[in-house]
Amino acid sequence: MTSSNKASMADSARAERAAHERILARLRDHAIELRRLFAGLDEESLSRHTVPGKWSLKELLCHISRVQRVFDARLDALLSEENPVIAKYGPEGDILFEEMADHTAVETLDEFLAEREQLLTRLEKLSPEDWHRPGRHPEFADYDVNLQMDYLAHHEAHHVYQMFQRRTPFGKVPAEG
Ligand code: NI
Repeated sequence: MTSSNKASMADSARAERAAHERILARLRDHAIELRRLFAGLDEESLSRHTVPGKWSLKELLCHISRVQRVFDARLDALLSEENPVIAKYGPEGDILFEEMADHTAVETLDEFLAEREQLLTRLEKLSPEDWHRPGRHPEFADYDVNLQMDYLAHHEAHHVYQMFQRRTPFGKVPAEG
């Protein structure tokens, strides 16, 4: 191996680590943002449909909380099985998602935040090889732990934006939660 090859491998390993760190930072940040967006609102407000026909803040929370659980189970499969088949997920007809609505938004938020901490602790311990353990997902080529967690962060960012939009009719968003 030439020294320039070695240097570029070191560079790409560094870039990989930095990419994993950024995913973790985004997932941490969403937890902080959720606390902030939910602060100061009662259960009635959190369940209100401020945009007619669209999910309330509570329903958006139930959705991302449910997705976090689905992705955590996928992580189990990716880390313990060789190239497992990953089933597609959608909220339509998901009974577990429906059941989450029976809990208060405050309970669901506490659960989400506790599970987020567990997920972050889990991801922090992964080796660079673990981040690239593959799986077979019907919609993605090159599906692996990294792609899945990158997807989780982007999917959540989309819904955090919707929460922000649905929070604004209640007045000033607090500086922190
Ligand atoms: Ni979604």
